Amino acid sequence: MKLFYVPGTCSLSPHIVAREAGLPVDLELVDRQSKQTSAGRDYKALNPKGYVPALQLDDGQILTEGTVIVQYLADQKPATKLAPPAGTMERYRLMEWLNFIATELHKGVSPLFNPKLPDELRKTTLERLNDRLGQVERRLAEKPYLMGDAFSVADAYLFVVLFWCKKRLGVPMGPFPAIERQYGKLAERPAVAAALKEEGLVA
Ligand SMILES: N[C@@H](CCC(=O)N[C@@H](CS)C(=O)NCC(=O)O)C(=O)O
Repeated sequence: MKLFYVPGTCSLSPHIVAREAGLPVDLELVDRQSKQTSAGRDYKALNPKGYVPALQLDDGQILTEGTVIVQYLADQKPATKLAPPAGTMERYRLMEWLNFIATELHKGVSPLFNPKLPDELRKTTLERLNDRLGQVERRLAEKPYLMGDAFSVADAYLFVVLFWCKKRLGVPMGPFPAIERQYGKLAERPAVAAALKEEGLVA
């Protein structure tokens, strides 16, 4: 399998999951502007959506959308329990978290990357984000991971959004002590640390 990625973007989530699952996934870098890959390919010809992540399966098919890719990867190695079995109520709980992270957190913080965002919009974006982070804070104050007692693909995706909040956007995390603790705990996982290093995000 091959993962198309841009360092430090949401493609870091399936990168972490592939490592957590011990799956041999090759990485191919995509240039955000030119949409050329490091292998000299036209990324938009492979994935007309143009954004990352995309996973090329061994039969050549391209799978897109991060929340789906991480579930696909987890399902290749069910013994790692990165996702509960399909069809169970627990799997729907996982999808509930993944969708929350994608639509409320990931797309919630996205406007803050725009340096031209008007102050009033920045303020309302941060207010909404703080509300959503509050949901995560309450969960992590009660449970060691989003799904309960064990790490899942949702925690990998959450880590990426927290990485942006802390390292890229300077979102004040003071009101979220449980999230702060969780960030430190997740950053120490060997798969997370190795993915950050491979993408050149830490020394
Ligand atoms: N719906 C997509 C969104 C992916 C996405 O937002 N990718 C960003 C990086 S985090 C990207 O590649 N943006 C570049 C672009 O839109 O051209 C998913 O959840 O996988």
